[in-house]
Amino acid sequence: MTLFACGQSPVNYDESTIAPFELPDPLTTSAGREIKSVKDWEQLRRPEILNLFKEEVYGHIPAGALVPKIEVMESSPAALGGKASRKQVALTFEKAGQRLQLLVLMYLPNEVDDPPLFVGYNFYGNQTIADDPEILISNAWTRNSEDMSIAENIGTQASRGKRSHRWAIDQIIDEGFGLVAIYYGDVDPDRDDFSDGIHPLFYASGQDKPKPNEWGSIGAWAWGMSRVLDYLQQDPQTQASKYIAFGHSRLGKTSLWAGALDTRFSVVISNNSGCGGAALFKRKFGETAAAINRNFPHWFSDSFNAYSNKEEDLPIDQHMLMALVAPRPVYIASAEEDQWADPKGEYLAGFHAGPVYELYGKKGLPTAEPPKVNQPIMKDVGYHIRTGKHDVTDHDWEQYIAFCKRHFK
Ligand code: GTR
Repeated sequence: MTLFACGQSPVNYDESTIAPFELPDPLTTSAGREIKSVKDWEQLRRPEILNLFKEEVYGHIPAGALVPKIEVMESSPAALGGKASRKQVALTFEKAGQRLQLLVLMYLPNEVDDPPLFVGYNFYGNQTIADDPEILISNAWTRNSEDMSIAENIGTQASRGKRSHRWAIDQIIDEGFGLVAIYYGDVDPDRDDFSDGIHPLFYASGQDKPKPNEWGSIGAWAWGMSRVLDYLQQDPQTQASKYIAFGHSRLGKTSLWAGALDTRFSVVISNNSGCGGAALFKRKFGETAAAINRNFPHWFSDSFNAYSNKEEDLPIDQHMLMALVAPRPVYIASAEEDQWADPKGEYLAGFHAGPVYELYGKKGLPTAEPPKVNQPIMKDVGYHIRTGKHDVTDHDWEQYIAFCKRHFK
C-alpha cells in the first residue's frame, strides 16, 4: 500500500517495493580499512562514526561546560505508599543573561541500596507521569493538548497523572529499580524556535540560531540527559547507581543519541523510536528523512536536510548508532500497529549492529528475520515487537526490567 500524505512525497508501507540499498559497514573505515580489534574500533572507527552522526544528523553540541546551581526543592521518604523516596531537584543553568531550569523528579525504592535508575524524559511535564500531588509543575512551554488538560501552553493541576499508564512506576520500584523523570520542554521546548531552551546559552555574541552542523532539539535533549547524570553522580543517594537511558518515540531517538554520546549510560532503551531513532533510513519505509525534516525542522542539524529524498547518500545508517552503544546492552522495542516507525527497520538496525557487539565477545540479534509479536529476544542487543499501537505499555516495561536485570546480575 502506498499512501500520499497531503500531496507530499509518497509514504511506503509495502515491503515488496523497497528499493535495494546498501548499508555502510560499521567495521570498515571510510578510508577502506577493515576493523578487526576492539582497539581499532575504539580508536579509529567509533570516533569516525560518532563524528559523522554529529556532522550529518544530530549536530555537534557546542563546546563549553555549564555548571548548574543545584537546589533540592522537595523530598519525602514516604512516597508511593511508603515503598519509595521521592526527591525533586532543580538544576539551574545561567549564562549571558539567560536562565534555564530543569526539574528532576526521582522515585527511589526504600529497600534497595544503589538501585539501577531508568532516566527518561516525558512529553507533558513530570506531573503527568504519576498521580502524586507533590510533583512540581514546570513553568516551561508545553504543547496544548485536550487529553492532557493543557490549554495555555503550561502544565496544569488537571494534567496530573494523565500519562501514568506509560510509566510502570510500581513495577519499577517493586523490582528494585528507581525512576528519574525529566520534562523535555525544560531543556528545549519542542517547537521550531531556537530563541528558547538551552541553545541560546551557547550562542556566541550576535548568534541567534545553531550553525548548520550544530545541534537541533534532539541534540539538546541528549545534552540534558547527560547533565542529569552529572547530578546523579554527585548525589550520595544515586552516585553508585547504574543509569539506563530510556525514551519513547522522539524521546527514544533522544535516548539512543544520548547513549551513543555518553558512555555513563550502562543500558540504552528505545521504545518505538522509528525514523531518526532505531529505524534504518535507507529502507524509506513509513516516515522518511524528507517527512521528518519537513514536519520537525528543529529536531536535527540543518546539515541533515541534505538527505531528504537522498537517504542513499547518507554515510551512516541507524545500525551504526546502535553500534556506538556497544558493548553496553541496547534494547529496541516496536509495536505492530506502529508502521510509521518501521518495526522491521528498527529490528534490522539492531541486527546489523551485531558485528560490533561480536567484536567485544557480546551477542547480537540471531537472524535477519524479526521475531513474531510478543516474543522478546534478549541478547546484548534486545528486541520485541508487541501487539498494539505507538505507546509505552506495561508489557514494554516488563521486558525492559527483565533485560536490565539480566545485565546487572
Ligand atoms: C511523530 C513523528 C515520529 C515520532 C512521534 C512521537 O509525529 O513523526 O518521528 O517521533 O511523532 O514522538 O510521538
